[in-house]
Amino acid sequence: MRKLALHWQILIGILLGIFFGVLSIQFNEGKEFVLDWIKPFGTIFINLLKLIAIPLIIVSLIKGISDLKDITQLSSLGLKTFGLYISTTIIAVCIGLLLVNLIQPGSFITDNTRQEMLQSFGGEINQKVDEVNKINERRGPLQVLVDIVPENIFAATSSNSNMLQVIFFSLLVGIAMIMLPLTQIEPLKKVLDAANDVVLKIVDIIMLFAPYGVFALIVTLIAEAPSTDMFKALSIYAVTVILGLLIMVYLIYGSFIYLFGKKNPLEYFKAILPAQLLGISTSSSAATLPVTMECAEENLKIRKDVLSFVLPIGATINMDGTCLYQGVAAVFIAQVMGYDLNFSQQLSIVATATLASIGAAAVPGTGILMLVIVLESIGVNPAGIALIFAVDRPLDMLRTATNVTGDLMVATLMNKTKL
Ligand code: DAS
Repeated sequence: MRKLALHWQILIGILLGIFFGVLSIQFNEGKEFVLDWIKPFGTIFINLLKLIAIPLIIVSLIKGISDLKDITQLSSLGLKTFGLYISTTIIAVCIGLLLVNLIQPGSFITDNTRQEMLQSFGGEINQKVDEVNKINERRGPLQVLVDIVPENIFAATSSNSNMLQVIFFSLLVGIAMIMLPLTQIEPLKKVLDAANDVVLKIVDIIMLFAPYGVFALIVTLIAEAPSTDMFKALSIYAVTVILGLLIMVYLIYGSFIYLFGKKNPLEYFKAILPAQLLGISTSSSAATLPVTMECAEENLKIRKDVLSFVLPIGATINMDGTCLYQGVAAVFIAQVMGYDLNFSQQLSIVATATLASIGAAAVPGTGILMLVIVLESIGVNPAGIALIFAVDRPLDMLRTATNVTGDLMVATLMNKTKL
């Protein structure tokens, strides 16, 4: 299997996963078999990727920053990176709002389908909304900033959803190293280089398991999907999101790569395919980060000091796919629930979806969880997330692949700029 390039291995894992997933739902005991004997391998694969994500971020971010010449180089790279991240996120949510207002997917829902959806997801709604209301309770206007600063680095590294806190700590260490004389930190830099090599070797070992892990994830996803005719009512909504993601990836990012990255977009999309496919299989930018960085270094030839800074931060705060999806989902839910959103409400979706996507952790399902903040900002009952819950996972896969593509696009452009 190792002879094949990584993306072919992952693609074969996905295709075989689809085939066996569909096969498994043809038999009554098929789902049971998948959950008992196949799902665990998918969980192991995801755990392995998450296991290495935080050590990778710490080592590569500290190394990346300490390899920079000085603070001015860091601030120039930081300002340009954040500027690009925020602008592509705002472009994404505007595309989402444009499409959802043009296509009006909410008008395809009939009254009895609406009642059926709200009833069948009753329990799911309350549990989800309670979860987010707990988050909202302590959310003052600057809570997003407070959440970035950890009070204990070991507690911060205990969960992938504290990624921003780990990044904050790594930035602090890297900046301290730049400010100290080289002779003083030479030994630490040597340790960092060795640690970086070890972590990357662990990523290689984990990726030997990729085709099998991806296979198990896809089979499980299909076996667990609730088969109901509600999907028909939601298919227009899903098509609207997917159309927006395709425009974002191939039109917007393709143009940025061609115009500013001075690179042939086709070469770019070929180079990043393994990361996109893994984003699709894992629905997690954090779990995909090891391969995202490998694609950047080996296929896109991006400098180590650039990719080590841009990609870990991008995996956490740059979620263009999520933001676009939140724009579409918020208006779709409003349409279905009979709210008529005015321009200023749609404008507030741009602001809150941008913040919600920055605050969303790079793990599966955060997009729909943070969507509740967007719905509350426009006065729409957050219980409406139940309407789209059934198709959220497949859309999460595609918005994660979009998020990863956006991160690599910015890293490609940053690699071009003089720092
Ligand atoms: N799954 C998230 C990610 O890792 C995106 C989302 O939930 O919207 O990028």
